Amino acid sequence: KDADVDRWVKGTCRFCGTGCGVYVGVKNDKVVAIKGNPEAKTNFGFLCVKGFLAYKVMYHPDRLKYPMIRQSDGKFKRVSWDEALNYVTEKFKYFHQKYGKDSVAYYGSGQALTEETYTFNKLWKAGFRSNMVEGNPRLCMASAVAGYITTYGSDEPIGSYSDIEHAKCFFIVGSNTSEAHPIIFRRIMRRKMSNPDVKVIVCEPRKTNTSKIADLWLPVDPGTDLAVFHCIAREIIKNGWHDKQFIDEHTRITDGEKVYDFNHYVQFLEQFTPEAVEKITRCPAENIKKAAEWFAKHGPTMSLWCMGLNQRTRGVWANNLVHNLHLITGQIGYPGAEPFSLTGQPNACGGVRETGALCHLLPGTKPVADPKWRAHCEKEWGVPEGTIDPKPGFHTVKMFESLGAENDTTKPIKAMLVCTTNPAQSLPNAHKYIKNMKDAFLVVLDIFPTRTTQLADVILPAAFIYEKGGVFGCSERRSQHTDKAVNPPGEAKPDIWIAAQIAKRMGLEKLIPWNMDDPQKANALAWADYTRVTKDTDHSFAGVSYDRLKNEKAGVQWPCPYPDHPGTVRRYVRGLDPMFEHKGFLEKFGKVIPADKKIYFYMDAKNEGRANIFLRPYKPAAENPDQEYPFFLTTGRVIEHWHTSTMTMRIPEISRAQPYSFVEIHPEDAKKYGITNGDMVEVASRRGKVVLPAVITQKSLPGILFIPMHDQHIDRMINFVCNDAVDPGSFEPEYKVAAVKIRKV
Ligand code: MGD
Ligand code: SF4
Repeated sequence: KDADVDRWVKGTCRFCGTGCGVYVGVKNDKVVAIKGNPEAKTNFGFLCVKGFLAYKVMYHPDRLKYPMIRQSDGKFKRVSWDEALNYVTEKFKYFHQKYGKDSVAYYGSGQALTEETYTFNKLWKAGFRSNMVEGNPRLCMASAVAGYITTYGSDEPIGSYSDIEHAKCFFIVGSNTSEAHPIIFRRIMRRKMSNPDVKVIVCEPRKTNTSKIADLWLPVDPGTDLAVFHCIAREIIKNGWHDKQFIDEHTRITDGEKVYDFNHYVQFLEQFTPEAVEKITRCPAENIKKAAEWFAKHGPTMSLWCMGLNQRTRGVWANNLVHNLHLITGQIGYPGAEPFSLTGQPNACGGVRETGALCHLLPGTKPVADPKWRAHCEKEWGVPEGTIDPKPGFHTVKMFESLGAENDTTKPIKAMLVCTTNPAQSLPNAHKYIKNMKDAFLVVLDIFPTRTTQLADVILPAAFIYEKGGVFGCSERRSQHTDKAVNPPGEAKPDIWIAAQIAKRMGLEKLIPWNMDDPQKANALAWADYTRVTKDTDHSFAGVSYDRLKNEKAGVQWPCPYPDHPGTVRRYVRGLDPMFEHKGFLEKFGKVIPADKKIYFYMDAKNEGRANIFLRPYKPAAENPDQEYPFFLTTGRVIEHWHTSTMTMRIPEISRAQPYSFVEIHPEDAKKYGITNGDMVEVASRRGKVVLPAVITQKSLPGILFIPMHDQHIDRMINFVCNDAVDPGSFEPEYKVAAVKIRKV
């Protein structure tokens, strides 16, 4: 109640990519409550259990409060900030000098603030001259990024959440929206309840809670849905439901190398008959036909997808094929017609994708390989020409593979700084990478002890979001500002301060001059720097000063290139996308948008503003069931927990509701193995095993097991089992498919 708090401070939820607006209630300088912000355009005041209880994380007795250095006896000793930072910088300098600029890596997070990630990225790429910069968005969104860029020429969605209120058909694929993005699911549900004519199609291996509102379920074996997407396209074209004019004017048909005519595409699709695809996927032919009809004829259609598509060795192709369906039906660029990728983390978009904090990117999601963009960033950052390495660094899995002991000549990366992420638990095939982290010089910034801090040489205690404030950018290109509500506990510090202090000690104070104690001043300087560098990109926030962002009740959607611009609800459409008339953008990126073009995608010049319809062959997952490992395993989230549950497991209400992981088994399989509800079951792959209680359920098809990803217990950590094979286009690992065997224990 308002009477129970001294003040309400505006902010955003720090968990999923929905980006719910919150008010943080403070009493006696302590956060005592969180409520939804009714003016936020993401959630209109509603919150799920995680957002509502997030403040309880802040006062858990396990909070890290002091810097610590591991001693020769293996134990940690509390030290001063000066001692810790001097030690870290001396070690980084030593490795740099002895093993070269790429021997020290940064591994960040889609949960760090935009200002923090921008600062670390700048420090590494312009200061250390190294592209060894990665982050956990590689594990969740990299396939979606590559899908958007290869299809339309630019990352992130075209429309907005508000398309939900206009769509008449939802194609939800590889997303358990009800648990992973509960407030978005609420909007979809309300849309369906307010208009019974709205159709919901769900395509995925499990009949999740999301499927409870579905009119049609397309069950598929993990990793096989590429065939279903092609089959839907085939049905649409066969029945003449495609939009020939849109295809002719706005698309190009390609396999990534050559360009083909429409007939070639039709012939290519011939192999994907409903009956053939049923055999590959176990999805009933009739369901696919119905889905094709609704997708094309019951629109506007909004597709929503998440990790089920992305975390695959063919994640980029799966993304491309969903975009294909929108392009062949012209369901794009108007309210409700939208291919929308849901983002897993609260700031994977704003913090990592937009600031370009991956090994192959620079701010504005532009490639390091682009000489013009490198020259632009070097000029803006005031560093000599040639400072930025044109060669991408290593992607996440390769980075952790290449990490190791100083005397190990096979491991070129000797040290790593890990910020706001827990890779010792979240990387697939974790045994392999835990060893490497243990051997290397590891610095970890976190708010709690985790599986990763256990391996660290130095632990630096971080401030929680409401103890520092800053910017998060959510799935719909919207960035929102959180105000600082209270001070951090003990000597914990904002991550941006830690980054700037390391820069100062490395002699890079000129590059990162925001090393002051006040995080709000530091954040404002970092934001001004970032928005200046990216002002001419299609991601422009040049019109959004830090003061403006602070005062906006619901944040702003990019592009927003001018101070009087309200932000962009829909891109690539004349009259809605301000970049169509933005001289700097058009000149810098060589775009000529003819005056008669109403829709124009940001592809390179030879595409003439056309989006790509891709001919992608069918390929199954990297590992499929066989005689020895007869089950598919798929993994994901439950509504209560967040990722490695370092935070949510410390919220009493949540840990009571969902104290440990489990394995979902179909009744037919359970019967075969003599397993009943609650029996302990060993689930083993070629990489490792876990032991979990069984939940017998018809949610999945027989032969498919599901295990949540959250449990930290050493016997139940599912990433000992998961596969670290990566997509060759996005380098995202295949968490969603592994072959396993089971045994009652
Ligand atoms: P989190 O638990 O989100 O997991 O995996 P991680 O990023 O490794 O870790 C965030 C950490 O940040 C926590 O330890 C928390 O205590 C800390 N923290 C919170 N606030 C702050 C702060 O302000 N500063 C600092 N320095 N630290 C802070 C997520 C990863 O997991 C992702 S993104 C995906 S999509 C993958 N999904 C997935 C899956 O679907 N299945 C399986 N099996 N594994 C998966 N792993 C991946
Ligand atoms: Fe937070 Fe996501 Fe829940 Fe909203 S839906 S309150 S952003 S966890």
